[in-house]
Amino acid sequence: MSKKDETLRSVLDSEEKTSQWVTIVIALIVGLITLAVFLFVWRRGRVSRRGICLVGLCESGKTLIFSQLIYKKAVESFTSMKENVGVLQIENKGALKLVDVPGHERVRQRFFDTYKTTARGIVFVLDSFSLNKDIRDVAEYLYTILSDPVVLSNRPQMLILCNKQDHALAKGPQVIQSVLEKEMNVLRNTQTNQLEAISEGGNRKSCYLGQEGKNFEFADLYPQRVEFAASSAQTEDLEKLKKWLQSVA
Ligand SMILES: Nc1nc2c(ncn2[C@@H]2O[C@H](COP(=O)(O)OP(=O)(O)OP(=O)(O)O)[C@@H](O)[C@H]2O)c(=O)[nH]1
Ligand SMILES: [Mg+2]
Repeated sequence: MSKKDETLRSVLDSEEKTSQWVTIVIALIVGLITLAVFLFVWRRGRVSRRGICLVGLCESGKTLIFSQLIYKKAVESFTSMKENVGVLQIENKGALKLVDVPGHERVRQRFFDTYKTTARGIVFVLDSFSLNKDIRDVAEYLYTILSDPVVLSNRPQMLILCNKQDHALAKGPQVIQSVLEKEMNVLRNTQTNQLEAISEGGNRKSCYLGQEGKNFEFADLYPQRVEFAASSAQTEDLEKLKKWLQSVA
């Protein structure tokens, strides 16, 4: 090979290397821009979700809790057939939109569907006295909420609020957690009762909550956080709920 050819070859090699570097740098810039856009959209979604949904069976105490928090007093309530919405100012954290979702079976899904996309947190209220009698209904409703596609994707923080602790025979949150875990386990394992999540497109797909091969535990829903706390809306003991709201806001 002549000297001229060698020079030409080395010029071509260095041009090829430069173009490879340019491609790598462009790919890196495109990757970084995509990541920045993704983080921006994700953060905006999280920040704009300021709703707290109060859900649970009828008579569990949602409307009394709502009025204690929003109006600072008890208001007489009847079985709700529509939602109550109020603004809750959280110290140093801004405002949360509190939504009391009626517990009536015929309307609760419709109202939950309306507010679930903006939910930053969900408070599942239950009656700690009548739990034995209502355990199946409570577990089914809770399973439906936890396996909701929007909840599975947004993972709003969840508090299971064991209300009516003023009742002498009310169960405490720890006992309630273990009773609920047993019932959720039965629900999950019973083929006929296996609940299905309805995907956004309306197709039904089965949803298995927790870890396969072991009994159901709320801890296995991680990164979905599920906490338990006690309250009595009747005696205005909502301290644990207020602390949780402060941490979620
Ligand atoms: N003893 C006791 N009673 C309570 C407590 N919280 C609510 N109640 C009573 O339970 C009944 C039902 O309370 P609501 O707040 O209307 O129940 P809800 O969950 O809104 O029920 P729906 O609107 O039907 O979904 C009312 O008579 C309340 O006064 C509590 O902590 N202790
Ligand atoms: Mg109500």
